[in-house]
Amino acid sequence: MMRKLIATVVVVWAVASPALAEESVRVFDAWARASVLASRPGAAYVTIESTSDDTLIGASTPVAEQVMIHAVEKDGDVSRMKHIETLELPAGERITLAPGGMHLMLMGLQDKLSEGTTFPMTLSFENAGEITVEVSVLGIAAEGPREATQ
Ligand SMILES: [Cu+2]
Repeated sequence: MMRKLIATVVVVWAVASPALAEESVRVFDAWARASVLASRPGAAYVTIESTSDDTLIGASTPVAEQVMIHAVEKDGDVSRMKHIETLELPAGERITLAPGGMHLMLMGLQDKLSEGTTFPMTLSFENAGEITVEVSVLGIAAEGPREATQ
């Protein structure tokens, strides 16, 4: 009886671990707009896809003191940035951060973001843990990485 129980536990563990190692969250198309001055905050954008419900709970990068998740609220003709603590990621939904909408605000830049360079950024998810991506700095008026590669 005891032996059977142990065998069952081992089998469950063996099945469960590869599933845990497999990344449920995919972060891609990470990019930022070049900035003119280091004194102005920068903005970075990513596309996130998760196979199970998850939540983006924060982000960080060595190039900035703080990364904030910002949404944009429209009040008539006026758009205002709004700080949001977390970003819900429903299973199977693709969330694209883009100019004019949600973005990752890079507060307290060490230096201005120069076109053609890259920097690492780590995103923290409630379930998937930390995922680090390389962010490509595009032109000052770029709308996204797809457009830039055409
Ligand atoms: Cu912002």
